[in-house]
Amino acid sequence: MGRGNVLVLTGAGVSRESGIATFRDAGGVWEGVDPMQVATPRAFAADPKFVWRFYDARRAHAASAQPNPAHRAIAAIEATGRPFLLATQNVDGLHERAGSKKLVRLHGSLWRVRCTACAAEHEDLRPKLEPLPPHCTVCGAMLRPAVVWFEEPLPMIEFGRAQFAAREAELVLVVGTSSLVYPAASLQMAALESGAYVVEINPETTSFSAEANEHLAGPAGVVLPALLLAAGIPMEQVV
Ligand code: BJW
Ligand code: ZN
Repeated sequence: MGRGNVLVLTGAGVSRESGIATFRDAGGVWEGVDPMQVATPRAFAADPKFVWRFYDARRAHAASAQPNPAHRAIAAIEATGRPFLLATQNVDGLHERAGSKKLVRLHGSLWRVRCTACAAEHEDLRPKLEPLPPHCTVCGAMLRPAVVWFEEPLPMIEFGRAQFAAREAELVLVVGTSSLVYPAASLQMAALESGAYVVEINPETTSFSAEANEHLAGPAGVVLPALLLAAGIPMEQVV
């Protein structure tokens, strides 16, 4: 303790005020589509074009969205220069666009594609990919979205960095996640066990609320800027 390390863990709720649907709320992504039909390796193997159409629509939507005050507040905490890490479950790229640099993507990115055969991975910022499914320019095999589906392991280096940060942190902010999806949700538990002060920011109570040291009930885009104001951290200095 006393190290001043800050870890911010984010989920889909942080992008809600940018107009991007969460997964499990009313009107969420999983209300319109069964996750087992689009977010598993089996679903992709069975119907790659269907899965790609789903991700193409998500890319188009994310491309037209803008970072909100919650994304900017998180970037502003990093900009103070204290030891910091952001570990996000989000794939939309809005944290990066708000100026966050010290971040790990636990569930991959909508803006990266990976070859199903040679494992070549690269950035692809086009909001729409034509024709679907896209193919690898190295070996010709089919490309897949570089996101983490159910039953797939999280990227080892990224998850390792987040685990280390959870054990080192003095303050952890858990923002906009239902804390239902593992192993991401184990990070806040690890932080608690290591003695961090863990604050959950979410308009609803979650499975984690009773464990957290504090629950700040409200939208992230309101609560985070208010916290920064109280802490004397300027919001404006970030790119
Ligand atoms: C606001 C707000 C505002 C609203 N401000 N807040 C039992 C059965 C079967 C499987 C399992 C099981 N137990 C554990 C598992 C494993 C599984 C899992 O956890 N399942 C649970 C759902 C039960 N996990 C996995 O499979 C993971 N891999 C794994 O375990 O590997 C080991 C293994 C290997 C081999 C075999 C078996 C295991 C991988 C998980 C990958 C998750 N992938 C997704 C899709 C990513 C790609 C894509 O985007 O399409 O990641 S699922 C989806 O959920 C997405 C999210 O990152 C993730 C978390 O969701 P999140 O962000 O918390 O969103 P919501 O909607 O749940 O919550 C939003 C919150 O925001 C709410 O609380 C709102 O109140 C709040 N909010 N407005 C602040 N303005
Ligand atoms: Zn290839």
